[in-house]
Amino acid sequence: MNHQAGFIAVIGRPNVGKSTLTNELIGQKLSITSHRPQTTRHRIHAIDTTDDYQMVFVDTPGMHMGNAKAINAYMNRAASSTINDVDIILWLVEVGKWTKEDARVLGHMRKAEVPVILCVNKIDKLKSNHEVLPFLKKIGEKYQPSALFPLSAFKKNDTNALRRLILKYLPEQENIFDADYITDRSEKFVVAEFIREKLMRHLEDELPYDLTVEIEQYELDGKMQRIAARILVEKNSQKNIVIGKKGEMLKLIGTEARQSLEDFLERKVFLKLWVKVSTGWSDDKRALLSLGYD
Ligand SMILES: Nc1nc2c(ncn2[C@@H]2O[C@H](COP(=O)(O)OP(=O)(O)OP(=O)(O)O)[C@@H](O)[C@H]2O)c(=O)[nH]1
Ligand SMILES: [Mg+2]
Repeated sequence: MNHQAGFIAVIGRPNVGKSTLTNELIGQKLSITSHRPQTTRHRIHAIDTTDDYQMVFVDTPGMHMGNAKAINAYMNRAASSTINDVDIILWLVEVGKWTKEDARVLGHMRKAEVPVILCVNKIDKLKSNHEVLPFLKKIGEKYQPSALFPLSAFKKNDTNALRRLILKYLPEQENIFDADYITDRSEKFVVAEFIREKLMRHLEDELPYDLTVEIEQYELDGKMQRIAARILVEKNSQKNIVIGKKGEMLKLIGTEARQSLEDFLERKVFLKLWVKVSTGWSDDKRALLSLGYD
């Protein structure tokens, strides 16, 4: 077999485990994850290169019903436009759960012109593996993918087997990106995302949904990375939630974000966070553009 390389889209409704699986497949944390739907907002490439192949995974925002806000339209477009630009699609669903949003994704899959591997994720939640069979049957009645693959994104054996399956469909060609590339996004982008991940994870149900992170300062000071980031929220009440009682929430988020940034950047990090109210940013296309949403 000659060298193989290609783009592999990771598609599905929110919260099915697309970013978790992407990180597991490349063996590195790059794309942020949380138990909350709509964690991923931007398409991101996560690249795994070996001597034999280069897999360029395209993690996408979950496709959802959404409302009229500009950011929802942006997220759905980021996902649906990816479908036509790749060599393989991994379509993720969650075992035992079929929602209106999955049906919406199905509509897109019916139009796909490349191999679709339908991944039935989170099977570790089942008491026994054969409980997956009725679900596979139900899905099989709706759609015939190129391959049907039940897995748990948390299990190494499963992700290794999925990688081998992907190789059956990956085109023979030279690398698309330099072998040492891991993403198409800037370091600064990933840093802002890692901070947003901690916010998503800690703010639970009172999460100020429309929150974003802007990097204001990003400087190398000797061996230390100095980062100042501004958290934009919509309302004063949300600002209070993010800061928490006596500033405890913001402090906790800062500590955890700094630790994960030090792992990612492999250097010491000095992180300063502050919160600003910026009304209407998520619904204003111009504000989206100024924050780097294209
Ligand atoms: N039990 C179990 N949980 C999983 C598995 N894969 C992912 N999860 C969890 O599911 C939740 C959502 O995971 P994400 O990877 O953020 O999901 P996503 O599809 O990228 O979500 P969006 O970016 O919001 O569209 C997280 O709490 C994960 O830990 C799995 O195989 N088994
Ligand atoms: Mg995601």
